[in-house]
Amino acid sequence: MTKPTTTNTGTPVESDNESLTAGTQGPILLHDHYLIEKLAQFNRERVPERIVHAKGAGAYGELVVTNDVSRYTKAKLFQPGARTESLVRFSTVAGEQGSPDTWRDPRGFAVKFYTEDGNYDLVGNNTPVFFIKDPIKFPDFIRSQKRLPGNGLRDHNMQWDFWTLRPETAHQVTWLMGDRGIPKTYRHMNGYGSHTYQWINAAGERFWVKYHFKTDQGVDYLTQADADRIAGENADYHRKDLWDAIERGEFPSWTVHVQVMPVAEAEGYRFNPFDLTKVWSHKDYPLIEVGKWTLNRNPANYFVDIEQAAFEPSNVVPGIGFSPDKMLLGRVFAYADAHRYRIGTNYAQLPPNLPRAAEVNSYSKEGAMRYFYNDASVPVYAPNSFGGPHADPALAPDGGLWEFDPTMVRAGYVEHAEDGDFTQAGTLVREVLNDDQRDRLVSNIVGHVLGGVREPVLSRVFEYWTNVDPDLGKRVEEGVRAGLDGAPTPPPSQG
Ligand code: HDE
Repeated sequence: MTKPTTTNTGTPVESDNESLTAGTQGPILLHDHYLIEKLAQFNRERVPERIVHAKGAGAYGELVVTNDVSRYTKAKLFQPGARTESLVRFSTVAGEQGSPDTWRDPRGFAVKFYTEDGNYDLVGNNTPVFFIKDPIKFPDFIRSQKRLPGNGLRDHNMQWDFWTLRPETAHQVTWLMGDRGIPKTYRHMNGYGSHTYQWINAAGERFWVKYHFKTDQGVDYLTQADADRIAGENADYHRKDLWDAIERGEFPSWTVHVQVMPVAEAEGYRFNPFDLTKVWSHKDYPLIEVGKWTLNRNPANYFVDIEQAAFEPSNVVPGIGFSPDKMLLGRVFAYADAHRYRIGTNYAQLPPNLPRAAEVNSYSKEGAMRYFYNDASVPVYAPNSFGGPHADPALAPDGGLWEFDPTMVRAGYVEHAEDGDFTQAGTLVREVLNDDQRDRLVSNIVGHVLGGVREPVLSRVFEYWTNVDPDLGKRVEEGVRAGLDGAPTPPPSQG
């Protein structure tokens, strides 16, 4: 039998269809409480979209550890045979809610593990590097990728202006303009923790690590032409693909690996290991298998499970810590702050964020939308003499300690022997990509630049790619010049 419609407080309502009016042509009456509740609730259905990574899709799954990496970390979720429930949210970066899934962009790869020691979040991307290396540049970078303030349009000139003025972007832009810039589906891309993290073993020894989630579906991509077509046909192409695959019982999986660097090797390594625009060579630090991560359950409610999901690099557990990567340290602050604004002070009590396997004995209390609270006999302050929880440093993650020079400075990263803004981008172009991939890279760059890039930015674009690789620079310039012949007058600057 159909259930009766009720108000939010459970009283049956008179009608789903007609408002209360004074006569059939008279005004609507303010005491039609149900109508007012319905309209008011509707006006409040949205929370602010994420300032970046607004469009996404997610699912639940689990990590099963298949190898023994206990000599590197004591983290319970990485001990042999451990199974840990997990949530993921994949996303594009610059597009808003409802923007096409197939726009060229890095993809977010945000993973939450519900561990016995509390939630562990690994909030990464589908590329192992990033555009910038200091958090102070993040708002500038993102603004250049979003919309012009005047006409509200995205603007390739602004994007290339920023990229060419900050050459440390070259490595990530090379990935972005290549096949990885438009994955075939979320199932067909790798995930990376990207930053260098710290692992700490039971003996207290420390290691630097990088995470790699290798897709078991195989890496695959969309051409620019296919992506453009799909953007018009189905803006939710990737969200739908993930949902449908899981509904069909085709559970996508990834093999989780780490690269491990002994702490003592960091200083002398040929690349600064804490610079997020660089990778560690796999020859120097081969991948070590950790386990299998599988997605096997769709969200029950998209808004509750995925829109309200709050990932935060500050969520680490014992056995895992941070590193001197300034971007990571900036993010350790930024995410919890974003959640407090977007979904409220008590966001950790929302279903996707609530720890599953760990007890919460925090001293935080009250605030908007508080659902859970301690028994009234538990004191609300610490220290106390009445049996309230007390901090135990032996159980806590130490955040990962490291040595540093305590002089306060504003400085770039210390350059190691083979560092340089264009070095790894050039290696990627010459040694990793094959001829077809290089051809598509040139064609994607040319197409993107022809989308409105003007002088003086244009000359810097040619210089930028020539610095990455002289042959690539030449091909880009030739392609763009050919495309510009006969092209209509570009739009005026800065809308
Ligand atoms: Fe983010 N980023 N980010 N980011 N990021 C956010 O968090 C930020 C960075 C990433 O599915 C925001 O809840 C700063 C790198 C993903 O919910 C915000 C810096 C990497 C997601 C934020 C970075 C990421 C976000 C937006 C420079 C890959 C989506 C709302 C220091 C390694 C998570 C929110 C989800 C989301 C800040 C750089 C990945 C504003 C300040 C590098 C996957 O807090």
